[in-house]
Amino acid sequence: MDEKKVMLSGIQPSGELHLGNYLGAVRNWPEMIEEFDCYFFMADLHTITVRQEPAQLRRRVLTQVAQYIACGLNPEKCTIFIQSHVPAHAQLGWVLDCYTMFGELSRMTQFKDKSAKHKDNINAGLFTYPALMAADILLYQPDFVPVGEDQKQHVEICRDIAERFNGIYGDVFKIPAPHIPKVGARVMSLNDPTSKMSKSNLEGCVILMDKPEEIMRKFKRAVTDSDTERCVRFAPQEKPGVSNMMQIYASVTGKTFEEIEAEFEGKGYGAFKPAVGEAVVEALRPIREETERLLADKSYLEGVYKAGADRAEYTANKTLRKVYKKIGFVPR
Ligand code: ATP
Ligand code: LTN
Repeated sequence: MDEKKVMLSGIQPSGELHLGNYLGAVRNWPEMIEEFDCYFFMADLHTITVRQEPAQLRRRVLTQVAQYIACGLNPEKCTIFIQSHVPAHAQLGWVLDCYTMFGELSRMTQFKDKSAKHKDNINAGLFTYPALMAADILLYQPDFVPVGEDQKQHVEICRDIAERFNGIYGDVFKIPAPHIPKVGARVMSLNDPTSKMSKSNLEGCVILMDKPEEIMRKFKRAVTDSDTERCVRFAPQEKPGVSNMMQIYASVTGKTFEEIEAEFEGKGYGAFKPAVGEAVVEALRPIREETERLLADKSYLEGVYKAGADRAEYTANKTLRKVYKKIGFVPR
């Protein structure tokens, strides 16, 4: 029998999960657990490249574990874990630091962006982040890594590092491929539809834990377009605000753009915006309620991430042992 293909992905618990993370990433994961051997983790080691408040970091990691499960990741069928629970990440991260070049790290766009944003804290971890991310990936020998467009460069440097290592020591690492979701999975900000929905602009961002009133308020205040036509029509160039909301409405209801245009024909934006808001409220309600229920059940959550760490560690240590041996470290 063929072995199942392996996939792995992680999100940094640097903020609350939002509708963009959900529609662009997490929502696509549950169908994969049927077909692949999947690993999903909270990238907490990465999160401290930017200063965090300790109590808030702890709460966000636990909330993210609960949200992964509430979004449909059945912990019996996939491995959910917290990165810092598996020391092999940091251990292989160090090794890969020594096979990653200063020049290639200097070219990373995320480093350039984040060091411009946090001028007072351009730390070495922020710089070597891609080597740690390569370790996250290579420990599990995955066939592919589902990430958004913004993370593609990091998966590419991971491939370069793996190829360099394999070139010296033989076939140690499987070379993973990035897996970018179809277009349309890029959710734009509600109050600035030319930039992506992001936790750094909360007014235009729907948080998965937002209460229904809050979601409705954000949609009612969403920017529509200054065209004179005032009708609901899909035209991303001329009408970015309306088109973004149509994409959101289509993704949560499964309706086509033609169906949506017909539904709001002659009704204008006044009816459209609250309708999208209500559809989002209904789509997120079960996730929010389930997350709250799970967060109240600390022992269940603990059981999930402990079992996940045990499973992850088993696989990760196998790869780490192989790497140490190839390098020439004396076995303990
Ligand atoms: P920030 O809000 O600070 O820009 P982020 O929300 O992009 O960060 P990440 O941890 O970088 O958070 O992203 C986690 C996953 O969610 C990635 O796979 C990313 O591609 C995806 N993602 C993030 N924002 C969006 C969006 N607006 N639309 C679609 N996918 C998104
Ligand atoms: N860099 C990613 C989070 C991340 C990741 C990974 C994603 C860390 N390690 C390994 C996939 C595979 C982010 O910022 N979204």
